[in-house]
Amino acid sequence: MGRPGDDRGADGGDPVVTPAPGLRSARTACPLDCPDGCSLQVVVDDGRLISVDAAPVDPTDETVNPLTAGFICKKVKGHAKRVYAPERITTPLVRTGPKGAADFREASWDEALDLVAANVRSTIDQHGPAAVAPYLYTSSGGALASGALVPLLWEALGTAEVADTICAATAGEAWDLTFGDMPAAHPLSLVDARLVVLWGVNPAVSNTHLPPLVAEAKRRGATVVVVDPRRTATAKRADLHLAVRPGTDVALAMALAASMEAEGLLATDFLADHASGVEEHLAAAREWTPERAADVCGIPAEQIVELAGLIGRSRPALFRLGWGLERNRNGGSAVRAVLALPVLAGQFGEPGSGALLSASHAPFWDSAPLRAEVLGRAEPGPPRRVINMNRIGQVLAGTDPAEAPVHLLFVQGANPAATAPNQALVHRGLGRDDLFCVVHEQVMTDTARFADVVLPATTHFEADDLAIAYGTFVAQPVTAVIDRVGGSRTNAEVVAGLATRLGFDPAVWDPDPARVLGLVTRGGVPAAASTLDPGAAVPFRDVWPVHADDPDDRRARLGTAAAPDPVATHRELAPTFPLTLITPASPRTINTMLGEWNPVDGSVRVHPDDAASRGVLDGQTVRVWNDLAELEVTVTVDPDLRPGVVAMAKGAWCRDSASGLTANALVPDTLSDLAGGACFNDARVEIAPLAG
Ligand SMILES: Nc1nc2c(c(=O)[nH]1)N[C@H]1C(S)=C(S)[C@@H](COP(=O)(O)OP(=O)(O)OC[C@H]3O[C@@H](n4cnc5c(=O)[nH]c(N)nc54)[C@H](O)[C@@H]3O)O[C@H]1N2
Ligand SMILES: Nc1nc2c(c(=O)[nH]1)N[C@H]1C(S)=C(S)[C@@H](COP(=O)(O)OP(=O)(O)OC[C@H]3O[C@@H](n4cnc5c(=O)[nH]c(N)nc54)[C@H](O)[C@@H]3O)O[C@H]1N2
Ligand SMILES: [Mo]
Repeated sequence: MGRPGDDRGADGGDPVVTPAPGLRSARTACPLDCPDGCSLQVVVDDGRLISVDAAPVDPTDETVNPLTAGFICKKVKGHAKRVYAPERITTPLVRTGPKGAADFREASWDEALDLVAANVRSTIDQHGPAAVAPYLYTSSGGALASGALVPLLWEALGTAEVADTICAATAGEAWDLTFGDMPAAHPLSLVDARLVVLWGVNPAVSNTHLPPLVAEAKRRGATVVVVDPRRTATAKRADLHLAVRPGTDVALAMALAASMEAEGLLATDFLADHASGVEEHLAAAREWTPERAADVCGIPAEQIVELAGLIGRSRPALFRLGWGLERNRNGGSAVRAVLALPVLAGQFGEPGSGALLSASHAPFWDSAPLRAEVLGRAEPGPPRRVINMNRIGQVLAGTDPAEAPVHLLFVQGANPAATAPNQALVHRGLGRDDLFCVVHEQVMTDTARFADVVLPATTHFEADDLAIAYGTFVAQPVTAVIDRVGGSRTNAEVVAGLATRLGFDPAVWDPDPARVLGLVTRGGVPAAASTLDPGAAVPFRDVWPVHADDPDDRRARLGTAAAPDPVATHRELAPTFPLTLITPASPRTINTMLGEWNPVDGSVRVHPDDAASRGVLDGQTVRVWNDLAELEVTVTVDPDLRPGVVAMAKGAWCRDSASGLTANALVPDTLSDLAGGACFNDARVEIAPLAG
């Protein structure tokens, strides 16, 4: 056994440091867009954040997330640098220069909010409410920053709705189709598994507290399997690594199903009682021999037969899926086909079994009372124009004839100039002189630079909120532990300020966190961290699928007429350019956040064979291009990639790139096969040395 911490992810920080004498320490939680939802202890001096660390381990303290286990990642350890970064926006700003030049003058809150409200009103008067697009995300904020009061203003005005399709929409819909509302397996039960399958997930980077659990399961005798085009740190420690071609997971999962059937490894009793659409699913799966799938996936057929045997014979088995496999045109079918595997093998009903994808679960949350108080109706209002977030470039640039123009864009808690696909088009749209653009932000991001009005946002150290984790079953108070930086305001405060100016009753829009939380939780904010007892929430033992269309149907649905493809379907993804570009998460940032002081590695990683055949050397500057854009970046030759696949880190800032564009300029705005999800791992490119 190694030192504690040896199994932590690549970004696992050092153990907790005791605060220096004389300084105040305070407890809060991390609401960043990461599965772990860590319990934090911060050190504060005179209202200023000094340092951020894990809450100490205390098994008797129910307010501590047990997953945190006394350590946090390096990037959040440095979070104070963002709070006081030179890029921090401290006062409202109004544009004085050309669009995108980031020339602003300071303004008062009253002036800025009056200006925004006047533009909202005039846009609605001239073009109708559907010409106003609120791009709201704040996935790295608490539940009050990303939901509750925040979307209601736009609903009250009847504006367009920008649908959250950029992340997890595809996988989430695949889960819902298969399991309805059933909660995922508890991550802490992973140690009980005899087989751990990590599929399209890179926990060493994106879910730092999972690798120690995987290592513990392995110590107790589990076999660990990784399915990922890259040989990640986790893949290197695994017993079996299937380095599939991106976008071919359906073929692999179907071949695994067929192989399990051929070897008599299906759990026929479990299937008869607890699943539907099984025969349709198996009929499609039988098309996939190990050899055919091996050819499509680019892996040895023996690996498929071996994994089928493991899934059928090792009990219990736990499947942890990430989001790497959803981000292509086959993504919905991929997630459905993988979720079918533990069903076919009957891997449910005991700790250490089942499937873990998103674990967000807030049984205490109900928006209806707040909606009733604010809008006068508990139910959602009439249908509004829906804009797919992944198509924001087309919509803003006016290149899709099916989309009516947008004249006002209100961005809150997102950085689409850096994170959305088809980036050059996004920039073209943001650069329109006839677009009024408001950005509510913590720091001067690539998107804020394009704004007409920038509004300063609080960080989660400056306002009370509630963090609901999505990689474990925990909800925790987020506490205002420091003084506000400059004149920053919360999302709800900005919404309330606009609502008042637009003629709504200030009393019902009061953004006080205690009031709003009291309404959405019916006064029942959980005192303890856990929202679901791991010992009493085992899928298919204690909790069951609940399908919205038929709550009495407690079965897992493999084939279902409710899906666009009744059974999971693989489609060949035509290679327009020879290399597939994927953009996995980086240990330095959460999406683009924290990149102002810790920028991601902007190079393109290339397998040695692909580098050699193109005459490209490590460290050299190359052109990377496709039909959308061309970038000049350096090359990192990386034997951990599979040939034919190149990788660039997600989370890069345009300001750090010579061309002003990042990998997202090469990412098409095609949509996945389910829920209109993003296709970040479905880009095709070519690379070549710079001429001359
Ligand atoms: N440090 C850090 N942590 C993060 C984030 C971050 O930016 N930085 N982002 C957070 C967010 S918003 C999210 S959604 C999660 C994402 O969490 P993950 O899903 O773990 O993250 P990714 O790196 O996008 O993808 C995981 C793996 O999928 C692989 N992959 C790519 N394409 C395919 C494919 O077609 N099939 C298969 N089987 N694998 C494929 C990639 O090589 C990668 O190793 O992480 C969260 N945590
Ligand atoms: N190429 C590529 N691109 C990707 C991905 C990929 O895999 N590949 N992954 C995608 C994924 S998984 C995701 S989730 C998206 C994320 O896409 P975005 O949400 O656009 O990106 P973030 O960097 O998370 O930007 C969030 C911004 O919100 C601000 N913010 C944080 N808290 C608050 C708050 O309380 N109020 C306000 N007003 N602002 C706040 C932060 O300062 C930050 O600038 O990116 C996607 N982009
Ligand atoms: Mo995400």
